[in-house]
Amino acid sequence: MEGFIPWPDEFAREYREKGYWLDKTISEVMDECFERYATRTALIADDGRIFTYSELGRLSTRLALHLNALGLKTYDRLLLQIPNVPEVLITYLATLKAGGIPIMALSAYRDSEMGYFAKLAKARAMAVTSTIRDFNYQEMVGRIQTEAPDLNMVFVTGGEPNPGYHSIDRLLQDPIEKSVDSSNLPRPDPDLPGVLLLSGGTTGVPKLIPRTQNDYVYNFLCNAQLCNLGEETVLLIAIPQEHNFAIACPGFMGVISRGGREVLSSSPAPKAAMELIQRHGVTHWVAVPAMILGMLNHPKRQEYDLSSLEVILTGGSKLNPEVALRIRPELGCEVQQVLGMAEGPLFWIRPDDPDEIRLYTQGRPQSPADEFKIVDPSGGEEVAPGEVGELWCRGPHTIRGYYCAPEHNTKAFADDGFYKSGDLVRLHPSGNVVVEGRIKDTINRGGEKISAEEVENHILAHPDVDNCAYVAMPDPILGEKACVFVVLLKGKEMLLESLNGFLINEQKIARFKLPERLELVDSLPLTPVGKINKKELRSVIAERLEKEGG
Ligand code: OOB
Repeated sequence: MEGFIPWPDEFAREYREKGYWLDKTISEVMDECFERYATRTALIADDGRIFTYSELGRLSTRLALHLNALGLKTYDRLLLQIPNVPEVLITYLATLKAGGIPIMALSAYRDSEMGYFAKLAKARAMAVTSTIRDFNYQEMVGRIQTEAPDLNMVFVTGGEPNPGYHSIDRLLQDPIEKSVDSSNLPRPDPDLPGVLLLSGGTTGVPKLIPRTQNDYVYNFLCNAQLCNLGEETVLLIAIPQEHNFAIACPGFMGVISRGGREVLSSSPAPKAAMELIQRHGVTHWVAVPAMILGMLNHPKRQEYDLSSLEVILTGGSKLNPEVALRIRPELGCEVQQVLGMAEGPLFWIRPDDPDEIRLYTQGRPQSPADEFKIVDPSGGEEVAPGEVGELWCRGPHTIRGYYCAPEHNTKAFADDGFYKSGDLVRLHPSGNVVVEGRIKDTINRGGEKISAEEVENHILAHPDVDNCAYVAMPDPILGEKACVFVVLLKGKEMLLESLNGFLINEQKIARFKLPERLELVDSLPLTPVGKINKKELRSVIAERLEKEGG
């Protein structure tokens, strides 16, 4: 497949021989589970709908047959941008069953991001919800279609489709399987990309991450076992379902592979989580650290019965040990950290690790075939044990290159295939890693990654801006938020609201990328080699916040 970098033959052979790669497709594995656990509950949505395993199997096959009948072909890309309702999972499964490749997009993305992905991936199809709050997704699709000529099939859930678009809700009610034989559904090659994930990116444009059927199946089978999921597991997902953490780490596919059930929440709020934990006897909650803190500090927490909760699976940003220490006494459950990346690497705490490892490190690789090293970012040599360096990873579920990004790939991957994560870590005496920071120019806003360069390019498009630098500022809940330092052209003025109005209305970027503070300056500090000195700007804003707070 053009734009996809496979593993070298000798690695592929080894991963197969050792039984990591099963040569099954994701939908084959899912279908085996839908049959095995047929009558059990698979999915409970917060709108009250409940689906058994066999219903998920039947509905996803039905929608797959419709997708094929309407023209979706094997390896066609479908942009999936549906919020946390059951249709996101049914459409995901259906796309895979139809031989297509879902592109897992957050509902928060707007024209800028979605248009870019549609063009880069030459997407043939898109599945959206009709509206969320005041945002009309169908109108956005219409605008994108004028620039992305391949995008000619649009599927809509949760509202009437515009003329020419198809209603997912109606297709799900139309029993096409009575007239079309589902055994003829295509079978894509397990060695080719099955799912495209999105990366927050470090450069001016975000990246597409090709996860093969083989690598992704191994990814969730391996970590679902490592997390001890089973038929009694009730897994609460309240982060966006399109996120790798929510779909495959272990997420929806992991819990399905073990016969458990998922509770899907459309709200990330702690109150919603507590209600669902109490109502459905949730045993495992997938949460970024900001959500855990929200629950710990919630004034009405004592009113809920959270006694079913056994484990909080957390990752996406660093869990501070002070917060980790409060979890057992205050919430009565354990915490299991994961240092994960959409590119594939996964470092996990094991359920039986002692506290000094569980609370103070971010884990060790999930697979015996995973390799990692900690490297001096300037020279590429491994650092001494215990020293801080950049984390590099390679293995059966870590990609060998971004999709259609040859130039960036030469920077992000070493010659021998190691992925350069951009994270700074140190090796703990236990063999686990501890995250110490990062060298990539991103902001981690409560687990959502934002490329500084991408947003800077949008800000520089403002007619009054001469120069700018988008940097992280500390936030007690989210960990980080974005602050932008702006140099205006002579005689111009700017408020944060007007800048953000421009970013939303003209540049059409996702809201979570908007800077939350604007600092107007006469000039930006430079490093000795003439680059903008972001380290200095980060400490300027951190100090200023501290003074204001105290
Ligand atoms: C997950 O994936 P991404 O691709 O959104 O973000 C990856 C980055 C990592 O490179 C690291 O900078 C940060 O997020 N990160 C953590 C972390 N887990 C991720 N930083 C500190 N501590 C952690 N535990 O975020 C992701 C993917 C799969 C599972 C979980 C998270």
